[in-house]
Amino acid sequence: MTFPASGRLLVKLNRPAGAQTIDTNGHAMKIDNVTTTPFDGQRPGTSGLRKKVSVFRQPHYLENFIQSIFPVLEDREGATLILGGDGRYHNADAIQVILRMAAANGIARVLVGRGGILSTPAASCVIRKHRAAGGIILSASHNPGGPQGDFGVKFNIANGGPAPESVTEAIYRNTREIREYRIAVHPPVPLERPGTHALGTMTVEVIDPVADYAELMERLFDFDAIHALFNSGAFRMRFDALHAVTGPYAHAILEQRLGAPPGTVVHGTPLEDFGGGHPDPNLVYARELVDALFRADAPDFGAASDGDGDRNMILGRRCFVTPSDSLAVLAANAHLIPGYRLGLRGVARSMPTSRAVDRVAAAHGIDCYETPTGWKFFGNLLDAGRVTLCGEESFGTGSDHVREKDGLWAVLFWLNLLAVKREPVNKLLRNHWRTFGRDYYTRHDYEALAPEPAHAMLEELHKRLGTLTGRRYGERTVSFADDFAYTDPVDGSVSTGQGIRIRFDDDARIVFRLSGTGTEGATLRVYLERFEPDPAHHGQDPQRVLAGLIAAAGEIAQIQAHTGRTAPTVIT
Ligand code: VG1
Ligand code: CO
Repeated sequence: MTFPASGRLLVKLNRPAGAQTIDTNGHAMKIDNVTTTPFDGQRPGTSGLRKKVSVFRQPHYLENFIQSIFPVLEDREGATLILGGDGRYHNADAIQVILRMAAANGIARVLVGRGGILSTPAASCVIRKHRAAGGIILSASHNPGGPQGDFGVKFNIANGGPAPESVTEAIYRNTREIREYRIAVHPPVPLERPGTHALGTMTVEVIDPVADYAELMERLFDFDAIHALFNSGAFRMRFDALHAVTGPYAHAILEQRLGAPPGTVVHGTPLEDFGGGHPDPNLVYARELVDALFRADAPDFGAASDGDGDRNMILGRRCFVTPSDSLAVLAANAHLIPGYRLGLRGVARSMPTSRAVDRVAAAHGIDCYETPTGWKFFGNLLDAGRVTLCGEESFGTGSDHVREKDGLWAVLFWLNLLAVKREPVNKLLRNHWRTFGRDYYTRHDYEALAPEPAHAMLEELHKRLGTLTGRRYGERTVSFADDFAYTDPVDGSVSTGQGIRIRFDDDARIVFRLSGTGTEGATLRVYLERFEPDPAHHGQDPQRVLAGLIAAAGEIAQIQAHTGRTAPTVIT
């Protein structure tokens, strides 16, 4: 069938010629074929397309990007699609647009989280469980929300994971060539209660956003043991949902199923602007939780998650567990957890993540993979059964249970571990370091830089890479410098330009890269680490231990000369 360049016509998709598509009211569904022109800058970044809300709300902007996704969907005819988001501003409107476009593009069935809500890991779980062709997750993750904030669209493939680069590039090419998009004319579908609705020939099923995910968690972890821990009277926890998507999940799982007292979960109601906060679970943006865990009457365990629920921060009483250490601790203790009692097939970490987990892998005789930043690079390793656990320094940890990093999963893993070991977090961490040594680690972010000088800084550094080896910075000499490139061991695809790595003679390391998720100017990330084998030196402040390396980083990249900044904006 042919379509005019614009104007309305009756849809006859998936139907024998002459048949009409009838909606719930018995009316033929009308479809608009809307003429459009490409927008610049619709290339997905580290994790989907992220822009200011004002950019997404321009006429046709969202529609162009969504239309560009449909051609890459495998087996689109008769396909099921999963749809939900983190509840941020514009979530509700965007969901209705996408539903109407899905109907116009021949999707058979869409499962939507009630109220348009699905955390990123829950969406991954639902895609896998219901054998969907893919999913669209509306989120800009840890970026602030609200009318002045950010919005985003992530597209996940049938394995439940973020689309790999080959797919995001295909989508990007479509956004460059788009001339029209298709959208059904239909009133909003009610999403406030579970139920089934017809949108033309397409079925919209509104599902409980928590149920499938909670059931999966119950299969992986010893809920009875965690329940007993909460009931012991000797354990208190504080979970800060930062007014983002994990609120409903944490209330349902921690308080209702696991018996944590009401009030354990704070800021548990998702708000469109996250209460004005920055839904990023780190030492800077989750300050209230950090303060609560460092007070005299602090609870035993603290945790937070980000806007879309895929990140986690782990705290003990007066103790912060770096995400890199968290991954190593989980790997070292996985056999104590029901879902992982048979051991790990292998582990993976993003390149800038500290090498703490490498030491556990070596001790256990399992493979450890180093991938570029972004969860999409773990997908093939997980699908091929080469790794069970993986993680990133950016507060992301996960396993082969889904194909996304998973905030609440990591919290439940820690809870299960604490229920088995019955010891404080700081003791557990100290013991881990005693066995494996400590990788002192920090990340310095320089946010909202002018893009041109920031890019020039990295280009210039790139040119000097060949001259760095043998140079002395303070007490260290550079032993190795390169620009990280990755060859996927499963499909052989190559990703270049993934960050500059500098290693020193004492094995200390600096990594420089530019963020692929920011929406304001450029963000430089500097990752710094140093290994300390001696337990007598394990109790120090990372910023002090790494001071020499921090100075070397400034000198090597000439950060101040290029950016005018004398200090980072965020230290984690
Ligand atoms: C950041 C993190 C990266 C993470 C990505 C998406 O990317 O560094 O590790 O995978 O965010 O996480 P970048 O390019 O800004 O460094 V999420 O929770 O924002 O989906
Ligand atoms: Co996130």
